[in-house]
Amino acid sequence: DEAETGDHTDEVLVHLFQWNWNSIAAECAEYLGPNGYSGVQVAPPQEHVVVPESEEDDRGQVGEYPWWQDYQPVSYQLDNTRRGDADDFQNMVDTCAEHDVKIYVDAVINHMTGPGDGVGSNGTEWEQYSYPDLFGDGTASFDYDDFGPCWREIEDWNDRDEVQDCELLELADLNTADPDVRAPVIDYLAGLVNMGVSGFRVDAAKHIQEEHLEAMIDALPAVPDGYPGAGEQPDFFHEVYGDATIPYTAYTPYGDVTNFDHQANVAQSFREGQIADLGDVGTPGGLAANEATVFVDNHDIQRDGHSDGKELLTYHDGERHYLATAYLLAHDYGTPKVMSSYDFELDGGEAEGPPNHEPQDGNPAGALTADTDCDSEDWICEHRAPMVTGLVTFSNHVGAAPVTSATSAGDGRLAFDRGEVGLAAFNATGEAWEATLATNLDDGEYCDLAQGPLGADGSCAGDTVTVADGEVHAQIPADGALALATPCEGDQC
Ligand code: LAG
Ligand code: CA
Repeated sequence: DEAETGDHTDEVLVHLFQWNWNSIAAECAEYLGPNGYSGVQVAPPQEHVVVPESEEDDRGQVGEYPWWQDYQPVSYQLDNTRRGDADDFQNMVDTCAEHDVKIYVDAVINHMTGPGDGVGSNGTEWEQYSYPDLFGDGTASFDYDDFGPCWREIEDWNDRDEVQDCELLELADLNTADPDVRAPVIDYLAGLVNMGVSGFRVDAAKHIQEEHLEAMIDALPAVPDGYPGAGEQPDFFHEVYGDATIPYTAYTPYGDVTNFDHQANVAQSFREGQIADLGDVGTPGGLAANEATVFVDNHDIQRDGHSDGKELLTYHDGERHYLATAYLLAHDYGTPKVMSSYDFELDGGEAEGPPNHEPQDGNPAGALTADTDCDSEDWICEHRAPMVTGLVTFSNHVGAAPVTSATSAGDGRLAFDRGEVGLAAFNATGEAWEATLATNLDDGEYCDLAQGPLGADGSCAGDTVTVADGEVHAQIPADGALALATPCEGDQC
C-alpha cells in the first residue's frame, strides 16, 4: 500500500548521521530493508569546506574537522567528500533500492560557505561569495552578485525578509530569486534524482522563500524506474523551526515539515514522566498528521540543547530516550524519523567530527569517515535497539489505523489501540507496571514487539502475550513498553 505523493504517514525514516556511503549500503541490505525501515536520511553529499580546527562558536563549541563541514558547500561535486566518491554514492542508492529503502539527501541549498577562503574536500579553491568551479564542467559559477540582497547575518528574527534574505550563521546566502542561481541548484538536485534519490530533507528551508523553493521543486524530474517511488515526484521534508514570523504551515504546500514543537513536547514529557496526555496530540504547530516529520532529537538538538537550556532527551539519557522513540513509532501522528548517532562527549565534544576524522594518508579533508560498526563504542546505532526495531514492525503492521481508546494510569503511563490491529503501552516510570488493559485486538496470542522484531521465521523476540475477552494482563518493565499488533488489512491501512 504505497502512500500518495506527499503523504508518507506509513513511512519510517532513519537518519544515519555521518555514515559513509558504503556503510549505508551495507546497512540497507543487512538491517534496514529486512526490518522495514523505508527511508534513510544521508549526509549532505556535495563538496564541503575542510576545517582542521574550528574557532569557538557562540555555543563555545570547538572541534577538529567538525561534523558541520558538510553544511558549507563549496561545489556540488560528489567526489571526495568524507563519505566517499560519486561511485560509492551511486552504489549506495542502488543497493538500498534493491532492499526497497529510499535515500533522502540532506540538501544544503540556502547557502554556501562562511567567511574566509580555502580548498574544498575535492580540491576546489573557494572564497566566500566566489565559488568559481561549482560544476564539474566549469560552465557556471557563483560570485558576489549571486548572493544578497542582504550580505550580512540575520539580526531581526521577527522580520521575514531578513530571515530569508540575510545570512544564517554568516553563511553566504544564495540569491534564489535569480533564475541563474536557481538553475545550478536545480541541476544538482535533478542529478541526484536521476541517480535514484527518492527524497530530500531541505536544510534551513525556512530561510528560503517559499516561492523560490516551489519553483526549484517543480523543475525536478520523477524518480526513475528501478528506484522506490519510481514515476512519482521525489518526496520532500523541510527543516523549519516554525514561529510567529514564519509558521510551519508556510511550507506544507511543498512537502512535509519538521515538527520541533512536537519534538520539544515529547522529549520533555518523557523526560519528566508526564506522558498521560500524549494519546491525543492534536496538531502541534498547526501541522496535521500527514504533514509532520516527527523525532525525539536530531543532530543539532543532541548537541545544542544543553546550552540552550532545553529539556532534551538523547541517547545519553538511556532507556527513556528509546521509550520516547518507540512512542513516536507507535503513534499515528507524523512520519517518524529515528536518530542514529555516533558517540560524542557532552560539554566539549559537540563539534568533534565522526570516527576517523583525523587526516590520514595525506587526505586533506580529514579521512573518509570510518566504516560503521554498531558493535563498537564509537557508534550508537539507536535504530538497532530491539525496542526501536520492534516498534518499526509495529508501525508497518498497523499502517494508517488511527489511535483509539487512549488511557492512562497515573502521569507516567499511557496505552492506546491502533484501530483493531494494534495495542501499545508505555511506562515512563522507574517501576514495573502490572497492567490490565482493554483492547480492540482480537483474542489470541501476540508477540510483544517492544522486546524486538519478529525473527525471519516469524518467531517472537521475547514473551508471548495473551488477549482474552478483550483484555490483556501484562507486566510492563520500568522505562519499558508493550506492543502487540496484527498485520493491517483493509481500508484502515
Ligand atoms: C541547519 N539546519 O537549518 C543544520 O541542521 C545545522 O546543522 C547547520 O549548522 C545549519 N542549518 C547550517 O546549514 C551547522 C552547525 C553550525 C555551523 C554550520 C555551518 O550547527 O555550528 O556553523 O553547520 O558549517 C559554523 C560555526 C559558526 C559560523 C559558521 C560559518 O559554528 O560559528 O558562523 O560555521 O563560518
Ligand atoms: Ca536565504
